[in-house]
Amino acid sequence: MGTQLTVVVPALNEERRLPTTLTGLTAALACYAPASEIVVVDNGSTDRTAHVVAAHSGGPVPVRLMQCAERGKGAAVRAGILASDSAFVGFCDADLATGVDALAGVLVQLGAGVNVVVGSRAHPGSTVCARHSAVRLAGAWAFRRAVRELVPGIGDTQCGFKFFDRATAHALFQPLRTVGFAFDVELLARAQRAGLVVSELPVQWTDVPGSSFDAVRDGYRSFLALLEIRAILAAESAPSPSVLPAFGAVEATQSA
Ligand SMILES: Nc1nc2c(ncn2[C@@H]2O[C@H](COP(=O)(O)OP(=O)(O)OP(=O)(O)O)[C@@H](O)[C@H]2O)c(=O)[nH]1
Ligand SMILES: [Mg+2]
Repeated sequence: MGTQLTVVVPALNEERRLPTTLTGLTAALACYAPASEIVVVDNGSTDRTAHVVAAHSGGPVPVRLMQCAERGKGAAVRAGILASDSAFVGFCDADLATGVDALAGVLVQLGAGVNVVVGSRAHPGSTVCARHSAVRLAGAWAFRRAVRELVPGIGDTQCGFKFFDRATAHALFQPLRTVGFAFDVELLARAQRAGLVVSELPVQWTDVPGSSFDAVRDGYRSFLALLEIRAILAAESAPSPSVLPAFGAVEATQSA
């Protein structure tokens, strides 16, 4: 039997958080989806991230390491997803802030034909245990407001836990241009524009110390990324010059 599910874990200098994550994730996958694999995608970590992956490679679920030349969480997730040919693919963070039990719901929803399953801290059935700073909370609030127009109706775009059927994943990740933390917004906007079935899933989310997200630096970059995403999608949906009527044709239509 081929691999049913690939879980991509983007990781940059995660030697401390990754061991617990790989232990928990392999145990959960062995239970919920035995024909699965974990692909850790690194961007040249300078710590023992690669050793941690090697130490878990002999467990109940294959774990392998992939290098991605392009920096950024979005670029790493994209590389891992596009390299997979499993029936279902998705990603979760190296801190495993989202409880692995949500995988059961993921498999039910994908099996029922949902194209994009979005772990969501905004779901009424979710529990969230967070210890974010006031700056981070204010930034997250402003970001959610700014995102509303791009992805209406989705309560949480940034939870690092999303899963797709293979065709959907390839259609969404192939054209993806956002390489940093805001890549999820571009993905979801593309999914909505394509009329795909997107479903938010309740999660148990617990903040794990050691985040690489800098509220000021990455927050600023994420807001800039929203402007870029808006411009990219607008340019893609604008009619190409070849389908616009020639100037003379417009004149002819108007004078008719
Ligand atoms: N490969 C790769 N992974 C990255 C990069 N930046 C972040 N990540 C990974 O992306 C995941 C999410 O990063 P976190 O540091 O937990 O940040 P976050 O989940 O957005 O923020 P918190 O809510 O504070 O945890 C982790 O698995 C990181 O290792 C990057 O440049 N390359
Ligand atoms: Mg995190």
